[in-house]
Amino acid sequence: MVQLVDYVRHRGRAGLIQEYAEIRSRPPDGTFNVAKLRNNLPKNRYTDVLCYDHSRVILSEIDCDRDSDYIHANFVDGYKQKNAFINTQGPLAKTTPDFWRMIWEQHTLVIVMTTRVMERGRPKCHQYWETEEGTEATYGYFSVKTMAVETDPNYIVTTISLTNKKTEETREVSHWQFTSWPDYGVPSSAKAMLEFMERVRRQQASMVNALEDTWAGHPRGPPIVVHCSAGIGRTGTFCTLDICISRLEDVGTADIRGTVERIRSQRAYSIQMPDQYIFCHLALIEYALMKGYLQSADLEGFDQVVDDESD
Ligand code: PTR
Ligand code: PTR
Repeated sequence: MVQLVDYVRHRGRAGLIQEYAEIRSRPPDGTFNVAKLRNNLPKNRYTDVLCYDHSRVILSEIDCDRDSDYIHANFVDGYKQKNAFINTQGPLAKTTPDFWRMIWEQHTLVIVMTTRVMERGRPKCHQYWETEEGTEATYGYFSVKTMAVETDPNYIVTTISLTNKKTEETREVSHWQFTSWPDYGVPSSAKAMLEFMERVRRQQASMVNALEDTWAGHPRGPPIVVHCSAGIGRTGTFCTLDICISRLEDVGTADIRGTVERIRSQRAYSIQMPDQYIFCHLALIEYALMKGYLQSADLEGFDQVVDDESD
């Protein structure tokens, strides 16, 4: 980890911005044909953010119209874990039934949301779940009932009971909304984000442990669904940090650039702002400090390196 600190010291803020520009300058390596089909275009929240074919989540087509296997969502690998995540856009009103169908079909236990439904007076995501305890709504053939709500200054945890009305089966889904992350920006506190991530991991682990069978051979369970508004900027930042933390805990090293490149190969355009790329470095260093991989002496004079807004 000291190497990461030295690397950031050496490159400085301007160097990281340059590195991010290099990553971003590489054109997407894949096709977007299904996302561009006429029936599917209205299912994309942003016309300029398309969804790769090769890693997209395919919905079952049972009882549905043509092209209905499409949702703006991609499988993304975690650290040594295939399809650890599904990165997706904030559901639109018309794609909310598809969103819950995806949650059901992929056996998702935990949803991470890193946007608010409205930001700066603009809709960023449909209100696809109920915020009041004891209330419920129906989307397609799913009933979505809010069982419990826990509110923290930086996030809200909602326990949802999801019922498939065709089979009358019910499952619990845990919804984690980080509320203090502006779009095109970074959280004001890495600590709050790191604590949030740690709780999300613990939640996934405890829900996986409670399952009777190892889920489809994946000991760490079904994919965690992560979304913001477009599902690329904040979502990509969240996954980058999660993967880098797992790697740090396993082998004690960091590979932020490689991680971002791998995520981008599965979810096009992931990480949208230079500040989000810089944040990944700073938050990982902060995590390393909290967990004793780094000592405060390793970081002497470090703040100036990254606070310098002059470049
Ligand atoms: N066309 C949109 C724009 O206004 O830039 C696309 C977009 C929106 C891209 C939000 C990224 C966004 O951020 P995030 O992925 O964090 O929601
Ligand atoms: N409105 C977004 C933007 O301009 O940033 C939409 C967008 C997102 C456009 C990504 C292009 C993108 O590609 P890249 O991240 O590879 O530059």
